[in-house]
Amino acid sequence: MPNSVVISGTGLWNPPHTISNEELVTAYNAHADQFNADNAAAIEAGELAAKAHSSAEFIEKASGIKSRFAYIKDGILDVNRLRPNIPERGDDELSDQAEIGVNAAKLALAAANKSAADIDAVIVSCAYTQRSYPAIAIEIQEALGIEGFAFDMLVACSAATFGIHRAYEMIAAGTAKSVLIINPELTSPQVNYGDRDSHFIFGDVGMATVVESAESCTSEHRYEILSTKAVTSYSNNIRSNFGYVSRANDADPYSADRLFHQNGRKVFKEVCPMAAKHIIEHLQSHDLASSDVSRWWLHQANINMNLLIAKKLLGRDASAEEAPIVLDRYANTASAGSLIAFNLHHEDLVSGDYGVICSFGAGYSIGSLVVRKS
Ligand code: CO8
Repeated sequence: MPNSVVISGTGLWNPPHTISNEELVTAYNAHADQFNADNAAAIEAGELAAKAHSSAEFIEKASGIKSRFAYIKDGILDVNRLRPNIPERGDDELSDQAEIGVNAAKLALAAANKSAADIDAVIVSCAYTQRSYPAIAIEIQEALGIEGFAFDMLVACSAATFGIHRAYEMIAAGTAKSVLIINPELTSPQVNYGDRDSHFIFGDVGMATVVESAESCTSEHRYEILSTKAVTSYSNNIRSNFGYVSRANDADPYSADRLFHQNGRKVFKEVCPMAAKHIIEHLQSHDLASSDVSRWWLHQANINMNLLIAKKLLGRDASAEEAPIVLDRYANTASAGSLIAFNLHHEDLVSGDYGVICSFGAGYSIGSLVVRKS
C-alpha cells in the first residue's frame, strides 16, 4: 500500500514591483514610433512592416491581465532598453533565482509547519534556470540548510505540476518523507517587450509547495493527492530558442526568435480541448465527474482559455469561486499560475471536498493533480 501523500503548505512571494498595462503600452508605443521613424525608408519600400500601437484595452479584453509583478522594474520601460536591468552577481553571492526561491520556500515551510530539518529533497521546477550548474535547487538547499538532495527540472508552464508529480512519486514510494518544490519564475528577462503580440503576457513570481507523507503532516489545511496525470505532445507554437548553443550559433541573443514567441491563436485553439479531455479522463480514473469537483485551480495564461475549459468541463459557466482567476494581478507566471490560485483560494474548502490543479502550456505539456481536502 503506497504512502498517502499530501500538499501541506504553499508559499507565494510577490516581487517588489508592479507594472500596469498602461505603463507597458506607453513604453511599447514609444518604441514602435521610434522603430517606424528609424526605418521609414524600408517601411515605405515595403521591405519592413511598420509596428502598430498596442492598447491597454486590447490586453485586458484578450487576456484578462491588468498588471504584473517585476523582480526588477528598472530598464523594462526604458524605450532604449526594454529589458530588466539586473546587475550581475558574483559567484559567492546568492543568485537572483535562488533568492526568489528562498523567499517563497520560507513561506511554504511556515505554512506547512515544517523546518529545514524535516525536508529530504528540493526540486526547483520552472520555465528557465539562470544557469545550468550548480543547480539552483542545490544553491537553495544550501541557503536553507537542508540535508538530502536537490535538482532542477524544466517543463515550461507545466514545470510546477510535473515537479509535484516527482515529489508525489518519491513519497508514495517511501524514498522521501517531505519534499520542497520551488518555482522561481523569473520570466521578465525572456520577454520581448518590443513585440506587440506578447509584451504584456508575463510576470515574475516565487512559488513553493511542501509535499509530504500524511503521517508526518501537522498543518491545518492539507490536501491529499489522489493521483497525478501528465501528457506531452510536441508543438512549435510556443518557443524560445535561446540556449547554451546560441554562442556556437553566433546568434544574436536579442533577436526575436531567441526570446519567447508564440502563435497565440493556435495555442488557444489546440490546448483548450486537450486540457479539458485530460482533466475529464483524470477524474474518470477516480470515478469522479466534473460536478463532484468543488474547485478548479487552473493554469493562468488567459482568462478566456480558463472560462472555455471550465465550460467544457461543467457544461455551464464556472463561478469565480469555483475556478478562481489570479492573472489579472499576476499575468502569466509560467508554471506558477495554478499554484498561486491554489495558495490564494483553498482555505475555505471543507474536509472531503475535491479539487483539481492543472497546468497547460509550452511543449505542449499538461499536468494535473486530483486532490481531496483531508
Ligand atoms: N494591442 C492591440 N491590438 C493587438 C495587440 C496589442 N498588444 N496584439 C494583437 N493585436 C491585434 C492583432 O493585430 C489582431 O488584429 P486583426 O484582427 O486586425 O488582425 C487582433 O488584435 C487579434 O489578435 P490575436 O488573434 O493575436 O489576439 P487573440 O485574441 O488571440 O489574443 C493572446 C492574443 C492573448 C496571446 C491569446 O491568443 C492567448 O492568450 N493565447 C493563448 C496563449 C497561451 O496560453 N500561451 C501560453 C504561453 S505561456 C507558456 O507556455 C510558458 C512558456 C514559458 C514561459 C515564458 C516566459 C517568458
